[in-house]
Amino acid sequence: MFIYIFNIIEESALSILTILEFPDERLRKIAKPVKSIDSSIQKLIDDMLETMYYNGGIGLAATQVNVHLRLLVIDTSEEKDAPICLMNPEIIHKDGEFEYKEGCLSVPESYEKIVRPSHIIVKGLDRNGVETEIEANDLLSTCIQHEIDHLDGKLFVDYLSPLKRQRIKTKLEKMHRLEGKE
Ligand code: GNR
Ligand code: NI
Repeated sequence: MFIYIFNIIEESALSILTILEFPDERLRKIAKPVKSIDSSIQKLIDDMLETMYYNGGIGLAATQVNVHLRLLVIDTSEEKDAPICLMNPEIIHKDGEFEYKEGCLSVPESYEKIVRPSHIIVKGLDRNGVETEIEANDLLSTCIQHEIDHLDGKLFVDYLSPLKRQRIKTKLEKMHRLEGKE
């Protein structure tokens, strides 16, 4: 009986996941399509949302928590009450231009202006595996593209000049040494 109750609590408890940081090579892996949506995938989605909210982010890709599946979560709402989950995302339309000062939980404390298409239509599977289409503009569009880049092993620093990218790398390597992360 006690073991049974413990198992229920254990299974429903959310976890804050560890986020990989640039220049960790695992951020360069290409994520594989999600094949079947079971309770372990749904637990991962919920843990990723929890991890994103805990760290004050507006998006998170599975790659960032060292899970190399094509899965992302986003919440660009003010109230932090509009979570979006997308699996196997595919951009089927893009146009326009939008410039935004981007940040990344895997590149702490660096913010740089990046230009991306302003308007996209993306299709994929939702939390229940149902095919969905999202039409997005400006911030949401930027965020979705930033997350899909992660799934392809790409980071926003890749759009910067080699000099800027190297400065960020050196800064983070120094931070990691001080934190004893290596
Ligand atoms: O929290 C985040 N903010 C952000 C700002 C501008 C463009 C993209 C983002 S996503 C980022 C969280 C993150 O690293 N997702 O991968
Ligand atoms: Ni990011």
